[in-house]
Amino acid sequence: MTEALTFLRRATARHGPWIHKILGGALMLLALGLLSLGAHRVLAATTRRWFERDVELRANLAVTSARRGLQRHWTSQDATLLATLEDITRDERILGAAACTVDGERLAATEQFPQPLSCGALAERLRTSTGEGGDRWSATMDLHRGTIHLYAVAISPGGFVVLAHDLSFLARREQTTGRMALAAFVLLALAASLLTTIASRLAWLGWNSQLRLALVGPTPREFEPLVRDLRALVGDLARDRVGVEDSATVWSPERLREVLRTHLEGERVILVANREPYIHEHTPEGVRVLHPASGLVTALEPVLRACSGVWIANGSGSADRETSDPQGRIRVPPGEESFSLRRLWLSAEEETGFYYGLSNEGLWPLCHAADTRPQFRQEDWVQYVAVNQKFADAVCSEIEREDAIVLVQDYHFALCPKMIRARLPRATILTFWHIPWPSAERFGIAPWREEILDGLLGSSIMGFHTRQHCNNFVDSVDAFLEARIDRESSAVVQRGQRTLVRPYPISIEWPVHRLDGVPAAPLCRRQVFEELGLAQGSLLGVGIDRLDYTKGIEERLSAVDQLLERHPEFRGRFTFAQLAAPSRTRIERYRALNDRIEDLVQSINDRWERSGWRPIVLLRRHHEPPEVFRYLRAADLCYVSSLHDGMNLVAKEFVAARDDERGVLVLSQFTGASRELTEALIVNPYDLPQASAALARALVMPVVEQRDRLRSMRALVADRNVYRWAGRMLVEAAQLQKRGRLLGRLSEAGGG
Ligand code: ADQ
Repeated sequence: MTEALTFLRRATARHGPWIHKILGGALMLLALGLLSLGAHRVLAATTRRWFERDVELRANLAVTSARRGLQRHWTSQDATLLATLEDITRDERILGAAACTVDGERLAATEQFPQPLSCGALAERLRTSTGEGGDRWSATMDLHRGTIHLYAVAISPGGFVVLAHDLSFLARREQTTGRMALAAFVLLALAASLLTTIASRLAWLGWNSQLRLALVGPTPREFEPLVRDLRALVGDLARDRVGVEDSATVWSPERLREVLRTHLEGERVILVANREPYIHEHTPEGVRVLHPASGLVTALEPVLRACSGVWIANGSGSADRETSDPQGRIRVPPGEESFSLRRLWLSAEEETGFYYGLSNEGLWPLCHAADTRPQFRQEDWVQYVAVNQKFADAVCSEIEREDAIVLVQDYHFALCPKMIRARLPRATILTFWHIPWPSAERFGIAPWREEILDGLLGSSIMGFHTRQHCNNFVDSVDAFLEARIDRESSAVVQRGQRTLVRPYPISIEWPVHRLDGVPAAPLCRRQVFEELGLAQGSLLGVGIDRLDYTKGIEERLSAVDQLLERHPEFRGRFTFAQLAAPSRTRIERYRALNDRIEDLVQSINDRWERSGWRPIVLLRRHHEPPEVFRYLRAADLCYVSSLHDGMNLVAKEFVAARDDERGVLVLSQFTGASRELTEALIVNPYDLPQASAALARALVMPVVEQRDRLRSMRALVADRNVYRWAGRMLVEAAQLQKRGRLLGRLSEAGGG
């Protein structure tokens, strides 16, 4: 018994809504059944009364018209009385007739008159009858032949005539009308419930869309209490962020994994980026794995290692095809194999139009204020659209659930979010724009500005490094699209799709696993000094970049030139090593930059060179991460002089590398990093006197001040590391995913 009760309780808890619906339906049917039964009864009684009355009228008419004949033959008691009775019974409904005396003697009766009826009993009934004027009487009785209606009329002298009507046809009619009434009621009930369902469904849909609008926009008064409750619920979900914003615990791969387990139930993420994190290249020594010089890769590779998933990228290495399976898949990192890399292959035409053309000659200069004109070519746009579609298709082929979480990376894939959304309406798409977003006015020069904005608004979240870039993006949407801007919650709503616009300053991993195996600072310094042939007591500055015009390498070298001019004490003592990874070398603008830098280095060195000392060393090649960190550890200062940079991770890498708390960061005010690393010496790279003064100050900065500044910046980078960056974005994505599921369930509940 207890078990049965427990079972019932559990079943009710789990299937409560369904049980309620079934019980409600059964009760409604029962009520309708009872109603139609009652109605049938009332109908049958009424029609019976009508028929009886009709029968009585006809009987009365028959007797009245035959009365004279009856009276005439009453006393003759011959066959004529019977013949008169038979005349009366010609009416098909009259079964039979009998003539009786008031003493109960039967004078005559037609053949069909029911035998069991005796004239004595009938005479008795007539005597006690209170019928019309006391001379007539009627009754209905069931005999073995069926229902009989008797109608007796007094006939003088001293007798009465009884007419028996067959009413069994009434019972048949009652049955038929009963069945028809029942059918009519059932049909009526079905039609009524169908109409009610349609009406309630329409009302629900209306309510639901009102509710959605209320959730994303201004709330109509009647929805206010409900929206308050829902917002409270969403607020509760937001509190699930526990530890995302406020916790004192440092973000680590473990913590990010934990967040993914709790918030995303361990779901794998699908990331799409142009650059792959591992490039397989043929070299004279065999196939080698290279780590590209890319801020995006630096930031995201540790994230994917922590949360697993799939990284979809363009396979650009000469040995990429032979190291992946036929679908372009390979488990990485080599030896650790914690996530999948899926390589897509681009034709030469696609690479030219999509990568070099629209991405790097169009969008890159459009977004960076570095005085390079964007080139927009129609044929590049065609390739850009096609390659975006190719990557969007690959994303859709990798997902395991309709509400998957997809991370779209950077300006190469502005159209992907909308393309993915078209096929996966319930996906949570997180797009991160790694470079600055220009002012609306500048963005407006792009011929496909509407298409680009429209494509990006397929995202659930649009992320930028700084609030300024977010504002520029929202202003561009405002200027060129028909969309509603919700400035209070920093969101854009277009065709019912809401895109949150958020600043998420990117960072590096902490601790930096690429520092494993890199010698301590004093040894790095010795090694690098040896490699560069620097005398003991020399001072070393470093610059580390992709060879790109936005990085301000020319301004940097010119600042070194000015330093030597203004501060003779550093001549012969200070060397600046510029590590420059060749980048986008097929583009003329980059080749020209390369030539100009070579010439500039040459002219500065020519100007200051003396007895084996050259102020500038240009190392123009790709360096693997351990080498980069060796230089960062060896230097007295690192100068990051970008003319415009989304974030700039080299600045953060320098801070991370200096666990000896020595060295000075000189940082351009035009980097996203300058908003966070305020203890650096912040400069305007165009202002050469100011920049060279900062270099001079860095070179004489007391050790204690170096330590204090580095300590503060190291604490900040450790705290705001890339796991926190990814954690905050993914938790926000998980909130949206939960909210989507909640609204989905609300809709289902209303529809079901
Ligand atoms: P990038 O323009 O690539 O990134 P950045 O953030 O500085 O710029 O990252 C460069 C990365 O490449 C660093 O990890 C650095 O160590 C490495 N690197 C640089 N020069 C190298 C060299 N010569 N050899 C080897 N490695 C080298 C874009 C945006 C940035 C944004 C990042 C991340 O332009 O503004 O910070 O994405 O979002």
